[in-house]
Amino acid sequence: MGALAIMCVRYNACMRLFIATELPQEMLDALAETQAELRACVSGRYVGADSFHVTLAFLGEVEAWRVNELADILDDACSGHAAFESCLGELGNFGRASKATLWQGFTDKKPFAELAQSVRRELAHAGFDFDDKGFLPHITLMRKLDLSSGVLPMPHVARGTIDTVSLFESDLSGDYPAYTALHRTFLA
Ligand code: 2AM
Repeated sequence: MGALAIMCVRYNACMRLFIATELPQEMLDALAETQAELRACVSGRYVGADSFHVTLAFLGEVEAWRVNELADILDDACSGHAAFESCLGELGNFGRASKATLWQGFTDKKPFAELAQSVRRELAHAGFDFDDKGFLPHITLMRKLDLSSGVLPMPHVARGTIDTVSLFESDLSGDYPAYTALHRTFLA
């Protein structure tokens, strides 16, 4: 197959996409410290410290040629939003107690909810499908945690500025999900 044909296959291929805020270094450090303490207390599958994010909208499989359109949508959705100060909050969990997803939240959910609402509104307006289950801002720290396997530590907390919303590709072909930012929008 020639180079052009290979490019066309890629162009028509689907990519697993989601939109998320990235996090400031102070928060990444605190999350890594919380994870280190969790490792001493409970077992489960840990999210890599280079993968922490707050998902605003999960799109799933999207044709690759629509990535540029999504980048424009992201810029439009974020244009009315300023960067904001935030603070990490408590631990929480989703799912069954024997295979829980453990996450850390924020003390103030409102600015994240407003961002998610704008992103989701623009996506819906442009005809994109996304997972529209209720929004709760969180950073997933662990999956498949058996909550009965130990006592959870108090999480480390940190303040920082949320100023970046990104379109990510999620690659599930390896041992761990790999997330790559395809486009970044900076909140002014
Ligand atoms: P999470 O934020 O609770 O970890 C990439 O898969 C990201 O999209 C993850 O952060 C994941 O969950 C989030 N996400 C939201 N809805 C999803 C869905 N229906 N399927 C997979 N991931 C989803």
